[in-house]
Amino acid sequence: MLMNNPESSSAHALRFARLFAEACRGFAPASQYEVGFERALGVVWFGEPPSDCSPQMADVPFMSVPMPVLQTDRTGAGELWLGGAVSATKEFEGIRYRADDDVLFGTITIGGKDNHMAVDSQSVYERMFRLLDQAGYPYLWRTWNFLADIHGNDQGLERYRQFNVGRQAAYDARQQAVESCAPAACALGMRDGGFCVGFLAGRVAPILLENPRQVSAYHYPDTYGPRSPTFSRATLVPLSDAYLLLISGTASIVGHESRHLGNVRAQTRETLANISEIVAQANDRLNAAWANDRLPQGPGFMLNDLQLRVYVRRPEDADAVRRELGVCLGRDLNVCFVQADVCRQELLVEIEASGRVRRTRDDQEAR
Ligand code: 3EB
Repeated sequence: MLMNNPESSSAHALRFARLFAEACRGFAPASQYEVGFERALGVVWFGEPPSDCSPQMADVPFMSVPMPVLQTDRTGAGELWLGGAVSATKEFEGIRYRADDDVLFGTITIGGKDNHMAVDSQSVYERMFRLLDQAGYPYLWRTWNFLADIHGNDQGLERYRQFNVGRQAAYDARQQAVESCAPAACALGMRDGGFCVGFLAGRVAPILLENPRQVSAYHYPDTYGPRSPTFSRATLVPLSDAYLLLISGTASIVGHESRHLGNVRAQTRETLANISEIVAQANDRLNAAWANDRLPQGPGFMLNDLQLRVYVRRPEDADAVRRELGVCLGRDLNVCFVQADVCRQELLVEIEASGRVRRTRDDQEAR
């Protein structure tokens, strides 16, 4: 049967991999998947962009985030998103994007630290929604938001809070309840640059996950700003051959309050407790989906098998965070450390994660 053929269409659904600078210079393989950049939907890249990209690579929608990477050995500073039959790169109101039959990756950078953040974020989110509606990928799965000077004052309000004002205004205009459409997300500050956003959106609705240990971000009280952040704790996306788990930036927040002020190791452990709970929520949904597909239950998502990104406010904390991760998850982790400003001043660390499990089990495929 076709299922055993690696070239069957089901082998081509969305997947991700670390991207190394050296790989950007060649044509193939683009990654562990041994395919060329014609299958690339986009790249999220941290730190110094690679030089001497191959022409094929240079055309890929490339989100360049000017944040210092705290360790370049082995891990690579990029995240490559691969699809199936991927379109040529297109542009829409400043957004560069590619899509396949299921999913669209787009990225845009605008403005600078002197722009009004609420105006910029509303503008970017409105453009994004126009693109998604016109192109036919109405469901947002994941957004990455990076803004210069996140704690800076912007017309009497912190720039992160202005970002939330603009983002929510764009969602309001869409007239969908945030509880039923908020994507997985992250929002971090960088020293330089403007406002860069990357996103994945698809033709199918993701399953939205919340964390019972935390108040939903869209229900935070207004002590954190006049408009709440619009994101879910994670999205679980059913693809043809896999389930994708996209976990939002997660920090040491219980209820709606920041915990363990000044203690980066305790913040890391609390963050991992939050991520574990999100993974447990995802596995509950996965088991229900497997039952629905009449497939046997597999092990599901595992914390130490996720692709992790750790944002630390102070570079000197990276070693302590790495030690905590080693103790809690083991040493053989797929993790990249980046220096960034977490959106609440007292938070020293934030961790985001992505995972993928096969939808069709091996024993089924053999038939
Ligand atoms: C938090 O849990 C920490 O504004 O899109 C994490 C992920 C955070 C996404 C966002 C903010 C955002 O509230 C901060």
